[in-house]
Amino acid sequence: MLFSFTKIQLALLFSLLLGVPLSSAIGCPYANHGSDVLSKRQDGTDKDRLPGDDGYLDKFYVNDTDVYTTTDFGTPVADRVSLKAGERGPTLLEDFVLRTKITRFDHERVPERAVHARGAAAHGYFESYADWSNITAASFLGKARKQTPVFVRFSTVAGSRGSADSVRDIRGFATRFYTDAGNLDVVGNDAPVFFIQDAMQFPDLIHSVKPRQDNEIPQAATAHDSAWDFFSQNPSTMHTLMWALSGPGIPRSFRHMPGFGVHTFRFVNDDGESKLIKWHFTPKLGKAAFVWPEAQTLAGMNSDFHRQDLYDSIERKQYPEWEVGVQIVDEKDMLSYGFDMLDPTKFLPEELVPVTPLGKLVLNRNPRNFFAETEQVMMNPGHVVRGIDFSDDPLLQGRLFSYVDTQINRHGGPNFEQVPINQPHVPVHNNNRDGAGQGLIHLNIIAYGQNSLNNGSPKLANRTQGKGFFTAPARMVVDGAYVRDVSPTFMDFWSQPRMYWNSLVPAEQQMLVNAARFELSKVTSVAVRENVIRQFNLIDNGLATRVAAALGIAAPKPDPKFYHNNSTAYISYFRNPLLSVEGLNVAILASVNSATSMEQAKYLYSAFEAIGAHPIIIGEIMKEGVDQAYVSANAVLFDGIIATDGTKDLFTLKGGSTYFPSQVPGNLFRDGYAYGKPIAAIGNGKAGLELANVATKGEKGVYIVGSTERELKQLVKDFESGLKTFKFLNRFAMDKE
Ligand code: HDD
Repeated sequence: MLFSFTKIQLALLFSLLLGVPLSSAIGCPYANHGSDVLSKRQDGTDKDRLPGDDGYLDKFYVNDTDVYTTTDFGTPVADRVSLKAGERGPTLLEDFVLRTKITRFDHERVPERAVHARGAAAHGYFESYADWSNITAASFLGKARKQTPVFVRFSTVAGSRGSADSVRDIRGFATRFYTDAGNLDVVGNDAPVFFIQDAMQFPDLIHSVKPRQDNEIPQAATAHDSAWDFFSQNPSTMHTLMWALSGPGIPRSFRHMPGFGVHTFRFVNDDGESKLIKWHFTPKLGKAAFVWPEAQTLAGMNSDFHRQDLYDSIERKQYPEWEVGVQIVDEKDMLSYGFDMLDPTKFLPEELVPVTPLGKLVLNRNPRNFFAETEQVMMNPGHVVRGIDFSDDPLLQGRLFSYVDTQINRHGGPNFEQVPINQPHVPVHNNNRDGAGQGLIHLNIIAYGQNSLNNGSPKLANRTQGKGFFTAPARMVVDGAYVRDVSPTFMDFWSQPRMYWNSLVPAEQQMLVNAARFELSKVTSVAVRENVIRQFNLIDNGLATRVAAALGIAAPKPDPKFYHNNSTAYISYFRNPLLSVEGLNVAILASVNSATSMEQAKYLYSAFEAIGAHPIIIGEIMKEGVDQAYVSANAVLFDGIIATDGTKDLFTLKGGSTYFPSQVPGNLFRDGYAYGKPIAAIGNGKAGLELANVATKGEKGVYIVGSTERELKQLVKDFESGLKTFKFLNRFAMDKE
């Protein structure tokens, strides 16, 4: 019986020899069928796998190439025409093919997230710079160069699932680490602070910022009475509001956006020693933001702008990257920095405690199916692993309840962790059972503990056995009576907003003032507007006075209780140039009627591609050598605009063109200039600048050159530095003192 194999053994052998996944070898109904469409990543070889792709999802992919349609229960069928009594007769109830197809369609939608409904996500990996076991027992941080798969979802907060990406809002930045000791989620935002201090206020905050209850207006916007009423009645919101009214409220892209864990968490090492930590995710490209008129237009020109930017840069292999770090604070210093580390409306300036870089986060794979992955990922700040622990921040404590609860609502039952994107990449063993959609077949019928019939299994893991999660031994409760009250250490709502204000460059302060003017001009209640001015005046009299001026409210007298001159260098979005031009969109305006123009466009395309930017050639019509037609072009879509030699006629179109509104080429310059972008004209392309009548030669960020190769080379160099400057702040009007 030397060569006698069971079916499974044969399949295993076959799978090992041919590199076919075991599931297809034994004919698993949900494994991928057909093959080449799904690339080498899933054919059992690891050849084309990117870092962080441990192949975990392979077994769930379904490939429908070269197979017959089946029902959900596997019967091959034809599902185009329903079964009828006679060719022109009524459809029959008997038609299970029709009924199941329609039923499945009717049930396709699940509730969108109560907040953060609008988002986009990507896969990637985290790589640890070193062995950090001296500070944390988290295994994914336990070795230099250790890689851990991640899935990151970015989002806005208030808008519905179909709302625009570029609305003014805080952005969500939620990272799942599929560690070899279970899933860790850091469910943070692009601001290190939050509006409220206690989870009890969360439904109130969200009810106030969501659209009106009667008419569901406005979508994805805080520019309405209830939001500002809430803000002005709850001054804990002031700090985060300042962030939302400036750069972090309208980031250029997810790639240019930092992430923060917001709350204080803990690192705990194997010996049980703990430190307080704050998570930071710092973008490798630098930080960049839109200006408000630009963001508003973008919502119409491309409401998927951020989603597309993320997707496209990954497809172009320009992988977004962040440095992940923590600020580390001794347990005893909980109150040493002038605020309470348990208060989520405060941040710890990096001048006081610098960020220790732990590793890098790289996003290198787009999801294969939006619903299955991005929509079904269920992040939870309560997903922690050994070596990470919570703090007593009351907002965090409430979140630890809310996320599981909302997942049960969205999934329709408690088995949401079994959805492929939510499964940890390690085995799950416990006595949790049943529920809607149970996908596992538990063989252990001794589903309780303490048991003797299964030798006490599954066994209990803790600090000393089974490498289990444990609570930091140093965590202490402060003795006291039960209270429903806010701690006096949480009561200064204005000093940190003032530090934020002090830390912005003047043009950025002006943007904040303008944003407040915009929002408050849409608030109809005069009393609410006045309340806001009172709050702003506690932060800064100049801020309050400037906003008040636009609302017809008298300048308030300074109320200097919380005034100070402290600032931090790490907050501004506009103080420092970008570190790279990677993936920035450069519009090259060309004319298909001019050979010179098309040739130059080609040259510039290669030159900008070579420096990592994303050139886009615009032409009158779509044809070879043209990436986009003028009909869909708008300055908001590009980070810089260059008109080639030979485009003069575009700017002097008398009577217009039927291919595009005749004002488009000129408006690209006019608006590009107004939004502070670098703009350039080569040769007779300068007719565009003349038409727009905005820029003058020699002005910063405006490049006017001839067509020689030397000039073009220099232009690319200068334009690269212009792109890094990103916004030429001198172009924005400032309030007169
Ligand atoms: Fe939350 C989603 C971030 C406070 C309740 N939250 C959600 C997401 C992010 C955050 C990024 C989207 C996750 C994803 O992409 O799937 N939330 C925060 C931050 C907070 C915060 C940084 C404060 C520091 N959240 C917060 C509180 C509560 C919630 C206080 C409730 C008491 N958040 C939710 C939620 C959501 C959510 C309703 C909606 C969908 C979901 O959880 O999965 O449970």
